[in-house]
Amino acid sequence: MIADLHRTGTTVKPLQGRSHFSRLSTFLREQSVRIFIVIPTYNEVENLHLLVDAILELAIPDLGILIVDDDSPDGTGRLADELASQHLGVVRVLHRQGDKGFRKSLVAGLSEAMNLGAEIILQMDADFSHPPQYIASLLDCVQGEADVAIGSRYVPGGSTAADWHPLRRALSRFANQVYVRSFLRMPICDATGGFRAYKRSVLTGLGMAEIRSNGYSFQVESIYRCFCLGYRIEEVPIHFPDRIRGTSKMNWQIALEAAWRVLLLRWRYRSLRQKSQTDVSA
Ligand SMILES: Nc1nc2c(ncn2[C@@H]2O[C@H](COP(=O)(O)OP(=O)(O)OP(=O)(O)O)[C@@H](O)[C@H]2O)c(=O)[nH]1
Ligand SMILES: [Mg+2]
Repeated sequence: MIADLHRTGTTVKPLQGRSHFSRLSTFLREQSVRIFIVIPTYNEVENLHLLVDAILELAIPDLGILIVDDDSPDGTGRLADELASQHLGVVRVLHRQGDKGFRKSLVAGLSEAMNLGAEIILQMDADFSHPPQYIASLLDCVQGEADVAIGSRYVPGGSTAADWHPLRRALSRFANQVYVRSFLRMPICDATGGFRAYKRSVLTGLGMAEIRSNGYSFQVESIYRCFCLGYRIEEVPIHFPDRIRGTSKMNWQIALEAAWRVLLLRWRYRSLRQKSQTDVSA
């Protein structure tokens, strides 16, 4: 069931000094960008430059950053263009007009990263709730045995912001530990989080564009598809702090949508799941 996986070993090493032949080096870098980080943004002008700097400081070779902006009124798109011209061939921007939304932006970004030839694609938020210091661990996982790596708040060693409202804490834990695990019978501790790395082969076969759920339920449905298709999923413990700058775009409507959509998932994917179980036992 699992597609033939392309495995290459990448080690984290320091960036080399700047070349005088910047055009040539940009060209060469574009040829070698193998890992893309996809970041959907909406009104993240206070976070974006800090995040891009923090990612580039990790000095991960063959890495590109793709910012997917939905015409943010606060000028995030213009800032993204500036960052792209400062880091030619490394930072790119996908500007979307009209049809706004997290899911559509993420799907467009993942698909663009694939078109650009990425072998590994990592998705993350722009608000530092997905701290860049875990990127290397997630990439390590998918450069090894895992097909998908999840930055997880609910595996041993993971945690959430200490000042989360008790109701939010309870709901998030309930959604992940009870609802998703028991109802979908999927042994994933953090299915609602969106800090993930995928091998290219997973995204090729996953049909992300067919997923209609939004927000948290998009995260649940996409990982449930991976699970039903038999992909190997690993969880890496992360600490998940609350955003410090900017405002959240999530709301109760999206949380409630996630709750009822999870009920539909088991029904919708029943034949796929039965098939994968048959394949495993065969
Ligand atoms: N392109 C695009 N990005 C979006 C949209 N809505 C949210 N985002 C981005 O998606 C990421 C997650 O959004 P947040 O508002 O932080 O939502 P969240 O992390 O689920 O919720 P909080 O925990 O409350 O922050 C951030 O990088 C946002 O800028 C959208 O409509 N279009
Ligand atoms: Mg957030």
